[in-house]
Amino acid sequence: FVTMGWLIATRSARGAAETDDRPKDVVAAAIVDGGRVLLAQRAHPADLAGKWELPGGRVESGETHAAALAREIREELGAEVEAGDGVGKPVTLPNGLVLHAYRAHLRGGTPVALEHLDMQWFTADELRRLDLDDVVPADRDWIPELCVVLDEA
Ligand code: 523
Repeated sequence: FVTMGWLIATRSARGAAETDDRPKDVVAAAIVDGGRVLLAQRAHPADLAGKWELPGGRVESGETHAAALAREIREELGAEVEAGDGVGKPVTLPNGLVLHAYRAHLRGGTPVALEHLDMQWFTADELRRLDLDDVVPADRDWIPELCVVLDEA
């Protein structure tokens, strides 16, 4: 019975993983305007809720990173962006997803937090003063690079 339970548990776990054949890539947008970068506060899941992130989401099958970035920002912030250079290094999450941050240039509309708890424009000094506990873990590594981008802006 123990073996049977193990077999069933293993099979269903594997089944669930196999049905998720979406790409492992996640894109995140560093929208810079007037010397500030836009961070958004996640609404979910519980362990990330209330933490700041570069807005974005998963790349869909057959979609370029640039197209995914534009779609996610349209869905989440109601604005049009064009993807630019990469920011920092890709970050691999424990679950295998790989996060890629890109500069994103505003081409239309004004960002509004449609799916996040809140959004805020941060200067480099404000980023440096952010408590890292209030930042989504994967995004913490990008802060120094974002400060460089803002200092150059
Ligand atoms: N992150 C993350 N930082 C960050 C983003 C945009 C995403 O750590 N700046 C993580 C959080 C999730 C995974 O990447 O573990 C997917 O991001 P999510 O939930 O924003 O993307 P969605 O909405 O496309 O994901 P699904 O609900 O799974 O479709």
